[in-house]
Amino acid sequence: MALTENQLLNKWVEDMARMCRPEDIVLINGSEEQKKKLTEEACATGEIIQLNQELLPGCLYHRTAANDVARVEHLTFICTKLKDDAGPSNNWMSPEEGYRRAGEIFQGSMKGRKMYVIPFSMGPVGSPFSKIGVELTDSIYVVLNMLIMTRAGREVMEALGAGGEFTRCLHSQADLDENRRLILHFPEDNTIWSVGSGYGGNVLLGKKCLALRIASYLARKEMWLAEHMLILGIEDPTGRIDYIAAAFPSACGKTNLAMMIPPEGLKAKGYRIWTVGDDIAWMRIDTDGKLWAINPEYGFFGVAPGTNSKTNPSAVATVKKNTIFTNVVLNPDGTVWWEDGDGEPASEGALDWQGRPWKPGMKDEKGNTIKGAHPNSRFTAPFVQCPSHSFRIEHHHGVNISAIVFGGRRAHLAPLVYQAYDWSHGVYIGATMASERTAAQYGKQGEVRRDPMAMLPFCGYNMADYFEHWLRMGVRMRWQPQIFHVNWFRQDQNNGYLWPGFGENLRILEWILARCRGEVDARKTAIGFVPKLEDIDMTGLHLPKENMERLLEIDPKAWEVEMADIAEFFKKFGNRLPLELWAQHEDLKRRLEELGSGSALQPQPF
Ligand code: GTP
Ligand code: SPV
Ligand code: MN
Repeated sequence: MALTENQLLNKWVEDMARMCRPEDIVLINGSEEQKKKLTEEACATGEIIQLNQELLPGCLYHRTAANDVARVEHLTFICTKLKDDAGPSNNWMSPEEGYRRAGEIFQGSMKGRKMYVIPFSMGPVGSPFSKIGVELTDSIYVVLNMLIMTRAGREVMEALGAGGEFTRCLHSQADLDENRRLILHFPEDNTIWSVGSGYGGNVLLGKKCLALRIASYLARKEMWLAEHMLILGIEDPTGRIDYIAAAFPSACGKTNLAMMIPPEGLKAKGYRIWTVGDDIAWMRIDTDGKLWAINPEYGFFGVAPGTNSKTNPSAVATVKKNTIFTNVVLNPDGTVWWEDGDGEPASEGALDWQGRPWKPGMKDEKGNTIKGAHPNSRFTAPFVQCPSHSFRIEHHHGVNISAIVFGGRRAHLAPLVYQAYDWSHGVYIGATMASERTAAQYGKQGEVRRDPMAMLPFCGYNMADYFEHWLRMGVRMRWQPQIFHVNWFRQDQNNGYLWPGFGENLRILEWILARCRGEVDARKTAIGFVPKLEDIDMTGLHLPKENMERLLEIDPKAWEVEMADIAEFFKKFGNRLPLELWAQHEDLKRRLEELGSGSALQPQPF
C-alpha cells in the first residue's frame, strides 16, 4: 500500500530510502499511542531515559554525543547554483557537490534502523502564513522533539493533500562523526539535507533550517520576513495589547524576554505579558498596510542554564511536564538540575551531561570547575504549557507589531536602549548589530562578531540582498513599526552587569511603547533617540543613578573603532550592498564627529 496519497512525497521517500537503506519506514501520525510506543522503544535502547513520572510527568531525558552539543556553523552550507547568491557571510557549496558529498555519508546510513516520516506544519495548519515540511529521520529523539516543536501528523498530511508542495527535509545521525557532518540547504530545490549530528538546531529541521534559512529565501521572493525574533504582547489595564518583535542572537535573552513577569515595582500598573513566540517570527504586510507576525513553532527549545524561579518563573512552570531535557544533570531520583537553576543537585549519585558521576564543585586537572549541565543544554516544552502563552498563537494572521527591537551582548559600547530615527536608520542599526559569541554555537566564546539582525547564521541567501529586502519592506508598509536597539549586558569595570535584566527589562519596553505612541520625549543623540533618565520608571528598583548614566553613555572614541569595523564588514558585500546603508553609515560618522569634537562624553543634542 502507498505510504500516503501524495505521490510526490511517496516517490521522494522511496528515493531517499533507496539511498539510506532503513529496515522499515514509519509514518508519524501525531497520535498519543504512537508517541508512547516510540518513547518505549527509545527507552529500551537507552537513547532516552524516562524521568521521575511523579515529579515530572511525561518528561524525558537525553544526552547527545560529547562532540555534538551545539549548532555547527562551519559545517552549515547554502547550496545555490551561484556562489554569490549565498553571499560572503555564508558557507557555500554547489548543489551537485552538496548532494554528492552528503549522499556518500547518507549511503546506507540507516541500515538496521527505521526511517520516520514526519509531516509537519510551521504555523497554524491551513494559515496562509504557514509552510509544510516533511522530515525523514532515523532518530526517535528527533521525532519526539518535532512532535513538541511543530504541529505534526495526520492533520498536516490532510492539509498537504495529494498534490501539495512541501520542503523536503532529510536527516540521518549516521555515525555522529564530526568529520562526516554536514548541514546543507538547497533553497532553489526547497530541500534540506542534514547528516552526522543529533543536536537541536542541526536536526530539528523545521526550526533553523526551514523556518529561517529556507523561509528567509522564500520570504524575499514572496515579500515577507522570516526572522530570528521573539514576539510578546504587553497588555495594559485598559486591555490594550501592544506587540513587540525582538531579534537577539542565540542565547542572548529571547526566551527570557518573551516570558517575562512584571517586576514588583511595576505590578501596581497592572500589566499582563503575553508570550507569542521565543525564537522565530514570520511577518507579513497585511491589507491594512501594517506588519503582522506569527510564531511558526509550537514549542520552546530553550537554554536551561540560568533558568530559575527568579529569572524566569514562567519557563520553570512550563517545563514541569511533557518536557524533554537534553544535556543537563540527571539526579538519582530521576529529576534534573542545571547551573543557576532552582535548588541543589543531589550530593550523591548525580550524573553530568556526559553520563559521568558528578558532584557540585568538582574540578578538572587544571583546577577548573566542571559544569554538570552543558552551557547549551536545553529543554523542549509545548508552547501551550507556558502560563503566559497567547491564544493568538492559533490566529492565522498573527499579531500586529508596534516595535522591532534589535539587541545583543555588548560588555561595552551599546547603551541600554536607543531608538532609530526612521525605518532606513533602523535597518542600518539591525545590519550593524554585533554580539559576543555564546555556547549555542561552536567557536571562540565571548568574541564580538557582527551578527546582522541576529540572522548571521540563519540567512539563506546573500545578506546584501537581505538588507535590500528589509529596506523595500519598509517602503511597502503604510504603518512601519518603530525600530529600537537594546543591550541588557553592559558591564562595569569589574565585569558586573550594570543592568539587572530579566523582568526589569519591562521598564525599557514601557519606554519603547511610549515612544511608539508618541507619548514621551527623548534626547536626540548621534546614534539615535535616547531616554531622558526621568522617563524610565524606576519604582521599586534601587539602581544607583551613576549606573543609569553609564548605561546610557555614548563614548565617541569607542564608536570610532566600531565604525571602522562596520565599514570592514560592509566592504565584504562589495557593490551588492545597498547604497542606502553606506549613506546611513556616512551620516552616523558625521554625527559622531560632531559629538567627538565636544569634550563631554554625554550625548549632546544637535
Ligand atoms: P536561543 O534559544 O539560543 O536563540 O537563545 P535565547 O535568545 O532565547 O536566549 P535565552 O533567553 O535562553 O537566554 C540565554 C541566557 O541569557 C540564559 O542563561 C539567561 O539566563 C540569560 N539572560 C536572559 N535574559 C537576560 C537578561 O536580561 N540579563 C542577563 N544578565 N542575562 C539574561
Ligand atoms: C539557537 O541557537 O539560536 C537556538 C537553538 O535557538 S538551536 O535550535 O539549536 O539552533
Ligand atoms: Mn535561536
